[in-house]
Amino acid sequence: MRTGLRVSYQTEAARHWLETGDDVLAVFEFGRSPLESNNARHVPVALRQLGGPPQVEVWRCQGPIKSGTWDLLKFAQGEQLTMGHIALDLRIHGDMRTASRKAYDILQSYLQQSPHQWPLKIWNYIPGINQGTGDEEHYRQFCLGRADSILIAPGDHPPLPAATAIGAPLDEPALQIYFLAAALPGLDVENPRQVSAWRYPRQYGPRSPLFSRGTIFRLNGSRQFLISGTASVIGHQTHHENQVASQLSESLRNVNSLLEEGHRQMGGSHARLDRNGILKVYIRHPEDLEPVRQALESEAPAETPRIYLQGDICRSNLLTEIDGMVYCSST
Ligand code: 3EB
Repeated sequence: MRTGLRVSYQTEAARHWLETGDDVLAVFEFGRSPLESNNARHVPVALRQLGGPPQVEVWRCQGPIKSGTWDLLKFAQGEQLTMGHIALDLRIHGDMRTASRKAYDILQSYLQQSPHQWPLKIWNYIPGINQGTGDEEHYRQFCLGRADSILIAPGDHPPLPAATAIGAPLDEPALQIYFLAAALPGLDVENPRQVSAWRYPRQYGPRSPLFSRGTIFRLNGSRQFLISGTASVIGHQTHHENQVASQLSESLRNVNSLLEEGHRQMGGSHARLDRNGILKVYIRHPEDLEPVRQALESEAPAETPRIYLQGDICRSNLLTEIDGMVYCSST
């Protein structure tokens, strides 16, 4: 049996998973406001699922699992892994920059006193991510707030978690951030086809996004790869503007390049898309589901479970993005 973090998509209701497994670290329910969370392990996510029967995302790991709250953050802590989530109502917590800084301040103060101090990956769901012009855009303001909180000296090469930043509907009141953390830091992996995000030039905003392209972590002798949100970006530039299927293919090439780079750094171990991993596909326009699905079906292994979610991407000219988790094998 697989150890570490097991991620799967399931068709039973969230309640079923919250009541059954004593190894259930988190249950993500799509198309629901994060403000509706009724249990530390229950994480409603505003993004709507596209296509297929409704599914929940279930995270399982070695228990026993204890859960609680820290300031405005809810957490579930297993033997070796912690999941935490926070939702800040933007009607109460101020503008996007202020809310983002506050969320990251709480997240970091929580991590400092936790036995699992190291964030491996952070997901950020930002209402109306492309609202506002120029540097006022919600995504850029979110990046500013995150950088206000995570203090990094200019020119420093920081250890950073993997991340995904995606737009939630404009009418969703809450900025949502959730994470996976462990007792030891992950190994950061950058993609040789892409400029590291923290080195993005000024044209993308006043403060660069702070994330690594992926992290590899090891538990009980098995390794797992957390892939950051990966889009059709080469160098730092968007490719295939207005061509959703080509953007999806380019994103997959980026994922494969990242996995290859991980292999190079790990030596013997190889991360592969197989039936134990998962892919999460974000699509800006719901009508693009079919071309995206077709591109993914012809270019990624059919056995890898996947889910499609409606979400805006952080640059207006990006139409789709992928994130995922895969296991590493020793062949
Ligand atoms: C990109 O390649 C796409 O700001 O945390 C992907 C993953 C992206 C994470 C973030 C942004 C973030 O630049 C955007």
